[in-house]
Amino acid sequence: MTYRLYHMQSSGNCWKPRVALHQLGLDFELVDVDIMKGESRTEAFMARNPNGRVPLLELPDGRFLAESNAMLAYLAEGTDLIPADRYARALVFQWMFFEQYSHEPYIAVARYWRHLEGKEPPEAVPGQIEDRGYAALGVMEQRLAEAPFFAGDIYSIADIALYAYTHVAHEGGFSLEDFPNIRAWLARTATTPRFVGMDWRP
Ligand SMILES: N[C@@H](CCC(=O)N[C@@H](CS)C(=O)NCC(=O)O)C(=O)O
Repeated sequence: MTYRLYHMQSSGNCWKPRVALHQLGLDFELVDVDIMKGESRTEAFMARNPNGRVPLLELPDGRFLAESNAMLAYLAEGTDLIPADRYARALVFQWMFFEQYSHEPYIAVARYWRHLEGKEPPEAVPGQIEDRGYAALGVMEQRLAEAPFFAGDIYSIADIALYAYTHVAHEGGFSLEDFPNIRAWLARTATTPRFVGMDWRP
């Protein structure tokens, strides 16, 4: 009885549960799903996740959980990766929701198109991806001037959520040159116990 993660190695969203599972010392196996070949849209996969996306986590009891940040919350419950204090915990969720609404749609999407598809991202409003991506980085930079990690003094799943696509932001065309606090936080995060990068697999 172990966790099973349906994932694609090069996806930042898929890296989030991989690193959390490893940092928490949990046993898991990987099932590779190549989204470029439509493998997340097959009938069999859609029966498990009707949203047709990876990552997808199969719990040891056979239940499924989609959405990378929901997986982080599930896995971190009762551990040091999520604070027990009500406000600190809400701050963790604040930054995880920020990641999904204000950061990932620009920084991850730009990376998907430029790095994985080798094309310019299609944009309804030209320049919006760049403007909003840099706006998200600006918000992060400001927060990291106040605290070493997003929820305060302690490394949490909020840092995992935001590290995922920030550390490869350059692959989407975003420069971190003007964001020294972010660069220091990336380095700090990478030295947390049992941290593993995007290429690692068990
Ligand atoms: N909000 C979701 C996003 C998941 C997502 O966009 N997954 C991409 C890979 S990073 C995917 O599976 N795309 C394949 C498709 O849409 O067919 C999460 O955080 O898990």
